[in-house]
Amino acid sequence: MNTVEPKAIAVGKELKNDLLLKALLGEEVKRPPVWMMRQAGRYLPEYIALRNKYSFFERCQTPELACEITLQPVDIVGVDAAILFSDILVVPQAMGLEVELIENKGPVLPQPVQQENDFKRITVPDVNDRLHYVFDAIKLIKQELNGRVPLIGFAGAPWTLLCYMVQGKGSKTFDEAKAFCYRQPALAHRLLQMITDTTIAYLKGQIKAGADVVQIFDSWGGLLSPADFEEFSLKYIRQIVAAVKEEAPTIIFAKGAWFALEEMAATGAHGLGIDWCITPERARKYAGNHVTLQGNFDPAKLFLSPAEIKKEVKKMITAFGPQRYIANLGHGILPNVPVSHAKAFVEAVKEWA
Ligand code: 1CP
Repeated sequence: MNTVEPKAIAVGKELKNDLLLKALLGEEVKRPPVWMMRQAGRYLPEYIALRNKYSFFERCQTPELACEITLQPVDIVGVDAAILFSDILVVPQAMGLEVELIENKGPVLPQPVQQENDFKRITVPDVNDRLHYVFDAIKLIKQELNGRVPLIGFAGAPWTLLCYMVQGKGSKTFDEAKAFCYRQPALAHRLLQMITDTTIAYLKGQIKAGADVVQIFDSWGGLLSPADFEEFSLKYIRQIVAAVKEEAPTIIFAKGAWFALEEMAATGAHGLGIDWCITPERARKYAGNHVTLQGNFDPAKLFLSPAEIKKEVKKMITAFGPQRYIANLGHGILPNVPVSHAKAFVEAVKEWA
């Protein structure tokens, strides 16, 4: 079992629902906690209403809006944890890069980092200056949650942020970002270390503001070979986990990187997220018994009928076992999922007890 951190315990005492913290600390629970990656988002009509009125970064940068959006899935779907409404790309933005979010296209960084000269445009910022709006949002959310459920803070993993900072946009392969790492490894490591230093300060700031748990999203970890994942991703995730794990329970979600579950468990992270491309039995075997697993429902299965969703969820919990497990999707909820189906997913977990 992980050593029980003082802050997590203290925070747990203020919470009416501490299932997530208990599961992460390896304490016994009557049923697994449940939340959904990207639970604050486009499948909720209440989110769309705000999306039609305010730009993406207005929603992120206005604490009242970020707070309202964060609370929507708690109120509407009944999840056991809130996750801060923000985006992983606020970090590259704080480091000095312009980030646009283009409707139906995704993020665009018009001036990416591709050569040494480009480093003149980026810094390791003072997070209290550049990202204070996130800390303000967290304080407000904690106040509005009033202990109903814990709040998850998050950041992108350095490798996933490098992908966007070098490629300049979303991609299925991130080939330019990979070519940058392979051709100019010294520059890649310089950039990864700058992102890591920023992220450590950023996550510590989130915890100080009130985040009860933090998750590191390495959405593109699975694009790397095991050796390259170690060199360009895990090396930096390890630094982040070491810096924050004493302050709050920490979850690593590296999509597609099931091959590194053993190494990720060895970082001392409390939780490991997994997608649907590995069986629960094999994930447990690779990760060992001293870490909590989170996942791994195929998000497309939320298009099944509510009755079928419930059957599939029960199968999933049976396979993982209810202890040291957090029910979740294997990646973000898809925008066209009916709200009633998201509710069926959550209810099925709650019916376990
Ligand atoms: O309303 C809109 O059209 C904007 C869509 C949107 C939303 C709702 C974006 C743009 N970001 C977000 C919020 C967001 N992003 C959250 C909020 C909390 C939650 O409910 O979970 C989180 C945790 C993220 C994290 C994020 N952003 C990741 C990691 C997780 C993942 O899904 O892999 C990544 C890769 C991003 C980049 C990003 N931001 C937005 C989009 C559409 C993308 C993905 C683009 C791509 O596929 O490259």
